[in-house]
Amino acid sequence: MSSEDEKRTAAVASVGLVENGMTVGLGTGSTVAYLLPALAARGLDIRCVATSPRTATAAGELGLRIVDFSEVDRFDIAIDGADQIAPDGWLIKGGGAAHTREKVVANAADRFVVIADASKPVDALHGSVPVELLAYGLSATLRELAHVVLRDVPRSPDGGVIGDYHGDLSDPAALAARLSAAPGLVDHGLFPPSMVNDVLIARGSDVEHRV
Ligand code: DER
Repeated sequence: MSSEDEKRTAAVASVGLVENGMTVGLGTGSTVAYLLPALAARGLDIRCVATSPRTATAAGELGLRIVDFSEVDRFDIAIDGADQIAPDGWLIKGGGAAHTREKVVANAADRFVVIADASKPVDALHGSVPVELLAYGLSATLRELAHVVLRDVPRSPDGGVIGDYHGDLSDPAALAARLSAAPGLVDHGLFPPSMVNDVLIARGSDVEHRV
């Protein structure tokens, strides 16, 4: 089974957690791209908030009811992918440059569900952590932060500048605190275990459900 098949398997498994009448947060990325048609096919009476224009467009085209986040202050459930899942539950997200909005939605959800293929669980977080930086004072922020490489992609939907932090990832809690405290940094792609309620990981056709 391919990783795309596993993404679809995890996404389909998560749809069973959504019930009529719920307010649902929709993440962003290629795994969520499989969630949307599976969710739409259930024909539930739900209202959804998207974490990116591309999720909003795709969901709307499938007939899912998309409402503006200004109409919602809590979610019954939010479902999203991840780039990396550490054994202690720390996530790296933001490969798709949507981590700032995704974190606001995940934090406002009674139940935050992560869906993933078998490539996402890692022995230790590695590589880089996406960051969104305020355009105002960008050079000063970059000088202060160090280890950040800006991406060549357009800014985030909220006008922030997207980059990747390439420093030490051995202590995600300490790094998350340091990045969060950095003036000019809007948010970063480290999601704490306390924010995550369920992780559905597809390995072949089997789904591991971590709570
Ligand atoms: O950019 C994001 O935050 C995505 O949700 C990312 O974490 C997972 O993207 P994928 O489902 O395409 O691997």
